[in-house]
Amino acid sequence: MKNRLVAKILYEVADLLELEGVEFKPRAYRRAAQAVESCPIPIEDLVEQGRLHELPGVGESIAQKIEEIVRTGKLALHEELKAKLPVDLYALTQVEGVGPKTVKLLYEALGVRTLEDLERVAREGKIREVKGLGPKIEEKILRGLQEARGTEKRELLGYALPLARHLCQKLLASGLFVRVEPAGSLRRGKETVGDLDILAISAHPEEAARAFSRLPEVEEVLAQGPKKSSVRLHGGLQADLRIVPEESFGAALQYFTGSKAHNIRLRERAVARGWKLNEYGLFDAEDRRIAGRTEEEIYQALGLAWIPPELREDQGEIQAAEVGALPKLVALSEILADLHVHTDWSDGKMTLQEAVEAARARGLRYIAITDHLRFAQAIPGLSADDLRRQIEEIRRLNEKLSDFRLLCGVEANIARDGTVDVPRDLLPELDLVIASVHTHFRLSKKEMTERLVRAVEDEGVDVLGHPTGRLIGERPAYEVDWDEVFRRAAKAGTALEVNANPQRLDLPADLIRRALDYGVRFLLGTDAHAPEHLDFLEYGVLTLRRGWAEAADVLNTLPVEAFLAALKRGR
Ligand code: DGT
Ligand code: CA
Ligand code: CA
Ligand code: ZN
Repeated sequence: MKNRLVAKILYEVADLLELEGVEFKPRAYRRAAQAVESCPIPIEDLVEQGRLHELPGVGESIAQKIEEIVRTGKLALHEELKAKLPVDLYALTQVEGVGPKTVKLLYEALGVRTLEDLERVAREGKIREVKGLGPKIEEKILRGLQEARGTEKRELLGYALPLARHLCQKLLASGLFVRVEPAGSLRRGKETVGDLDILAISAHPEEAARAFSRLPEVEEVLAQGPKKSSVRLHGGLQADLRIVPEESFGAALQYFTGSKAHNIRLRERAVARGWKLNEYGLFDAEDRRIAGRTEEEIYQALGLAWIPPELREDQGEIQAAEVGALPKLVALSEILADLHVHTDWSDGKMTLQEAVEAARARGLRYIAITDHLRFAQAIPGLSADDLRRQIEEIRRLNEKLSDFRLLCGVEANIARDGTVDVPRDLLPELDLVIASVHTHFRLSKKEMTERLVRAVEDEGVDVLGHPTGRLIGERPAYEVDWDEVFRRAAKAGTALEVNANPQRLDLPADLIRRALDYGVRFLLGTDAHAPEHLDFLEYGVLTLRRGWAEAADVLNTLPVEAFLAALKRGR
């Protein structure tokens, strides 16, 4: 699929034209780039079928350009423009605080062409000297670079968690281990992980370490020993195995689960009592062991309730544990439904029946079918007529199903101005309307805030879908005044989605916690396009837990009738 390549070149052309002072055209290119970027079907298919003009904003001239890119991998106009400003514009403008104008200034004044150049001049303090830039911008660029680097080499939770479980199972199956547990950021349910930290107990540590190194998933052994081994797996992720004695397993699990910030707080607490806390245990002033076999006994000895790993970020969890005010975090077992599911009626790859089977196999009691509404000819989605027929089909299926319920929902589109395209005459037939942004990602903060506020205040909208629009490691969240959106959503009774797709996890955990303060409720959905995607529910639950959410904050924990009554339309 070449959509990303095409969009990238069109965006660059827009930026380069703008820098040349060309009017109107940049907007046209940007519009086309957006359409290509948000088109879920391969652009090369549209070219082949001669259907490019069905994309919004794509006229004859831009269609030709897209064909050229699809055919040759590049665009003559783009090359021409780039010859005048020979820089990696796309990479540079991905850095927060760097727009095309800044790139031009940086190139002309300091010869910056690449990210590496940018990093060098920022570190050397040269940006602050340039007229039109200055120290504030230099600082912002340094921060932006740091963030960009932070997400670079990390793997998605949705990739790392199944992989880690698989490795742990294999190790256990070798018969050489008594216990094997993932720790680190993975155990904390973080959306991305830098590496895998695995803890184990073994009666034969040498042999056990050898078995680890010999796993077929291992590409390269970095270190191997009875206490610690490190390997690089196929795919590049590093995995550390630490084999520890049984009596200090709890201490090691606590230590290597982190986070570092949480551990520092905990150690301070030990020190304040004249004790010592490390990965071997909790010890008193005479070096006598106070605790270490389990995490619980360590937290207890420090006067704390056991803290769930998802909360261990030094965000107030220790104070809460001290006074017995930890939240009772929502659990996967409490989730009764997946409330964002696509089928082959739009761009999904499963039938309604297959969606039901996938949900039942995972112990769910109901699901909401929320296929896309069509907003452009070329993009698969339901017309109002299709939706009417789908609703009838779902009703027929429901008659045949006992002990399971399909809800009729839809994923509508939020236009640039915040209006939502759901067919109003069908609202009474629908159980659930999710409204999401699928186009025009780059608006000003003010415009985007007004747009989302208008959508959440729409009488027909029950849920704001994947609210921040981020794609982890690929596209940042929109600039939005979240407090304003949360306040209005809570007031309007509109729920916010926690989209469990591992590349989205949207809302992110920090915003979930912020939204809770406003009394916002959450709706969990996998955005499944195939049966196996229903497994994503777990990542959504981990994200909710990292956001301190309890069962009562999550609509999916309600039995179906209570769920319907709790939605905005049910009030
Ligand atoms: P990651 O791998 O970047 O996603 O994040 P973590 O949290 O898994 O970090 P990692 O793998 O470097 O280390 C695992 C845990 O070990 C970390 O969460 C806390 C603990 N740890 C590592 N280094 C230190 C340290 O210098 N001080 C303390 N207190 N704990 C540490
Ligand atoms: Ca780690
Ligand atoms: Ca590590
Ligand atoms: Zn969706």
